[in-house]
Amino acid sequence: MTHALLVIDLQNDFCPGGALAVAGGDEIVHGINAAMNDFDAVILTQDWHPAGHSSFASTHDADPMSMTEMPYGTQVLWPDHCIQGSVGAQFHANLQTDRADLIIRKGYNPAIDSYSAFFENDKTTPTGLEGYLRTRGIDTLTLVGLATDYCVNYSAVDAATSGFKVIVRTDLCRAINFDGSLASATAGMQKSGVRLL
Ligand code: VGL
Ligand code: ZN
Repeated sequence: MTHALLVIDLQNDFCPGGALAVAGGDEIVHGINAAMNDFDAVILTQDWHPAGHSSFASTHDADPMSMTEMPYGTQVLWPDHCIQGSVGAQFHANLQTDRADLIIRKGYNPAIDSYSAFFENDKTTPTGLEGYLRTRGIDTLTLVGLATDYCVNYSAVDAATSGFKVIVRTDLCRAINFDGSLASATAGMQKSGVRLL
């Protein structure tokens, strides 16, 4: 077994004070740093949107957290967040990024959001992470980070569907929990064979 820790989107904009703050998002940083030593590989993801991204409410003159239909399905319209090169897109200052073998960026396609570290929200455009993991012989993943109900959830389900053994450390995740999203994410992950710890 080769086991990687996948740290999802531990960036300033998802922490208190950020543009899309997740309650308690900063509380998990210390525990994640400590966990890094227990794995064969550490991989970080970074939400990385161009200004004017199609997932931003401002791009559509819509209210943040309203819904819209995209060619690939229903999409939440978010406040502007994680804009390429901004302070909000940087990792939390206390996250130990030196331990990372790989940093994978996602959401750079202006027309398609990407919650998952594996596929964009069209569910077909790959990020390349699966190939990286396979060529390194990584077969088991533990996921931590932000947000439980969006990027952690989508990444965990895609990983399980792609054939990896997947564990989510819920104590090292925090959720947005918008409109019942945490309950449906939890049910979806369990159905896909993700182990929630
Ligand atoms: C995320 C909403 C928009 C996340 C990213 O990291 O969970 N959520 N972009
Ligand atoms: Zn985003």
